[in-house]
Amino acid sequence: MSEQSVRKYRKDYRAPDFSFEAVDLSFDIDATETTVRAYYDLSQAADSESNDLWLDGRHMALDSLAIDGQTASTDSYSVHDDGLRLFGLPARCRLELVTRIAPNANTALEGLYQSDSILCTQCEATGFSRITYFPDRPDVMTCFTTRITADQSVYPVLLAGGNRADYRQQDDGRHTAVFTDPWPKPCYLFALVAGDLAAINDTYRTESGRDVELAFYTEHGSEDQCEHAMASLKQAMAWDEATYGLACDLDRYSVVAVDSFNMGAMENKGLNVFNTACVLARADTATDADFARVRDVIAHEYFHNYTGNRVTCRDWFQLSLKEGLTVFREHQFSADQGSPGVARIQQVRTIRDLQFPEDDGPRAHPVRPDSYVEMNNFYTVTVYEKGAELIRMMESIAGRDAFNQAVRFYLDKYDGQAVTIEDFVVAMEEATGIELAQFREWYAYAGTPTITVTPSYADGGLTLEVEQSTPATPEQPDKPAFDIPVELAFFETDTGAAAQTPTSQVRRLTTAVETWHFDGFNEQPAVSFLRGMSAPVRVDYPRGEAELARLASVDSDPVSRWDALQTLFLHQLCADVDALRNDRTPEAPSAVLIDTLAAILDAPPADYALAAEMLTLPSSARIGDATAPIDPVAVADARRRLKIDLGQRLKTRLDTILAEFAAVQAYVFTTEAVGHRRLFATALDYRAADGNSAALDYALSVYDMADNQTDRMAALAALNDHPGSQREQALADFAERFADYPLVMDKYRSLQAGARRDDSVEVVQAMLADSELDNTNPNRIRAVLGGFARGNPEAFHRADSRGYVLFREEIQRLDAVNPQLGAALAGILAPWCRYAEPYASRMRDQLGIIADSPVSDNTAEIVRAALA
Ligand code: HT7
Ligand code: ZN
Repeated sequence: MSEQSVRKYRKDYRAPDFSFEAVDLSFDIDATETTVRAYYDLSQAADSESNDLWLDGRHMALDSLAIDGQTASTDSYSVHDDGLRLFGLPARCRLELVTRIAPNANTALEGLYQSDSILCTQCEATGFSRITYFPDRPDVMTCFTTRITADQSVYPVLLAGGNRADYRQQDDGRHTAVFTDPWPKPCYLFALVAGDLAAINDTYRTESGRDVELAFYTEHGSEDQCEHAMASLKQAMAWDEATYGLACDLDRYSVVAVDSFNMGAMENKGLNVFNTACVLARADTATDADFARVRDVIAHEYFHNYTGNRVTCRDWFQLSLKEGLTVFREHQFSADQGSPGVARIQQVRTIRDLQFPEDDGPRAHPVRPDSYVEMNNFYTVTVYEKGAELIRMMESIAGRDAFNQAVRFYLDKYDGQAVTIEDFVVAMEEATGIELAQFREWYAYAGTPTITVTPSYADGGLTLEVEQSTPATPEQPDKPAFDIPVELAFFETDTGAAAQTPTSQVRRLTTAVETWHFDGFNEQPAVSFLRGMSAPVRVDYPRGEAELARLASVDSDPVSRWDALQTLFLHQLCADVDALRNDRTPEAPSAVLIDTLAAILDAPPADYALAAEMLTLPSSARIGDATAPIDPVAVADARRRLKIDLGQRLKTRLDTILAEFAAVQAYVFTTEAVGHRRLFATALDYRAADGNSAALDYALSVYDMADNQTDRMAALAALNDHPGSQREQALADFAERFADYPLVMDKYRSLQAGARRDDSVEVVQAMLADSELDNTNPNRIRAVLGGFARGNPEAFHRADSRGYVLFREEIQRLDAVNPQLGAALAGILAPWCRYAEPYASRMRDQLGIIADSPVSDNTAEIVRAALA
């Protein structure tokens, strides 16, 4: 690993010395060599102390530089690996730069790069500095004019953010399009696309009657998979108007789908660029989960049009200002699309399965980090999802209407500016009148607080001793008390009726220890604590199975019902993991657990997806978290055994569900139909868990009769761990049927990589070596290596370390091609210290090998933190 690279600190922020009043860019497009001509109208900031100017820039050749039309003398600037410094500029001047870049040699997928035959850009966080010399920082906002010239036969479609102001065809077969963006924006929101693309078009009419032209562009042949995305975009536009009064501020809003993309999607002003995985969805190619993801990512990027684009971040330490708020808005939107309870359960799963572990490991960081080496490493579940939970807590403290109005106030107050998280919190305080002084600590400190509750009951009064504590995290040994909104309700244990009015209340826990007293009960109530997961905290509340079973059946909050059942499952699974680690046979599941599940199967709640959630075992991540240090093999074993056991005990009831919920109608993506399929898949999963041949035959028939990808994947998932003719037949059909659909084949690859078998390492190696596979494409890699590391614990954590070795070699190979991808994979090995021995040492050994080899700053930062 190289010497430690430059670490940037939040405290070092300095405002820019120059403002960019206008930026005019001309691209002469060619895949091997694109020429960029840039004109900047500059003016020195009134309070600036320097008339030197730093422009970021890397991986480019500088052909010429002129100041006010005069070629710059060589002593008036210096060129560096990462930028250009200009000395003693006039207070107002015009710069002209000509640079050359090589898009098809750019495998990092940031800047201007090639995805199949499409040229596209990805500029967040600092990709613009691979396009031309410019201050690559979000607080330099300007109006961009973009002129693109390219060979019309290779690149018939030319796009950039803003309105198309001019278009010409030249005699030499090239054509030029000019785009002017009416809104000032930072360069991370700049976008350009050139390619031979198919499109679907539509129009959205705002409440005020203005038409916005909408377009989705894809490779030819995929345009018939864009309808759901288009419908989702229109839904999101209407929702933002109805909920926040925010209407689209553009004449044209386009989305381009490309297959080589480092993340899900990018919110460039007026020209979003998306991973195909977050756009393409048709009943036969995409599951219900894919449909939901497409809808939510489309909405998320659209919501950025205000929260992020109109008001942006002053510096990258403020990333959660736009991401936390936009994820929260996306959560509000998805809750409004059907089942709010199930939407919330999925968010809670993400926090517990992904964010709590991050907060507990070597990469723990505050939602507003204090320093970083490589910004791309900070697009984390903490910044995004915990950030959204902080916004959600403010909403719960203020109330929904006051909160929504405060967001409007914030957007109006800072329109067109680059601001800070502190500015947002101040706007919240100003608009709602609520004081958030202590609440700010949530942004400053990493770590997941635990609330410990000790209940006692006497004479109609319930007392809860409530205590909070937060573990030390890297560089933050001591934590303050947080301001934690706790939502509570009480239910009569016998009747299940609410035991108090109002049914639900929010209390703020603000000190380390508090005593909360509640009166007026006829008997000791069942306590629904932290309803809806009202704060991102763990709860340690010792209580009996009877109370949990009661809450699982009567609580009026679906999240709390589900949570009570998850806790019941966890009691069993934690004991099972302990038994397996100590060479004991796990005990049979408790009668309370079995009866509670049986009752759900006998009379599922009307929201079938909720029934499915309630029946689903806690994830391996959650079980691991509850039994840390993690023994991944014992966790997987305990989970599988319990599923088999419950599948056998509940066989008759599960068969009834399968008979009742078999597909009855053609595919539609509605809340009811999704819930229907989900409950069916959950029952099938239990029934086939032990590999009995009747269930496998049945799964094969489900596969054969399926008219949609959701049912196909449910059948394949049920068959995947059971080698035999049913599995082979279904997989062979799948491979043939979807050979021309790379994203669908990714599902096939994940299944192969995740199948429980002795030769999984060889299976993964063979897939990566297949000449048909682009083994640097992030979607392919996520399917194969993600499917392996996350979906195949027994093979990944093999005793002979071959799973780890393969994974580490792939990190090194991919890091050299695409550092963001290398770092993302390294993040899977990084939390080695959360694992039990011998896994921990073996994982750390692989990290040590990476540390001793030449890797990118991205991967080095992850590995260094892991080994610190
Ligand atoms: N704002 C975007 C974050 C992002 C990104 C997207 C695609 C490729 C690379 C990227 N780096 C950062 C996505 C979002 O949160 O909306
Ligand atoms: Zn975002």
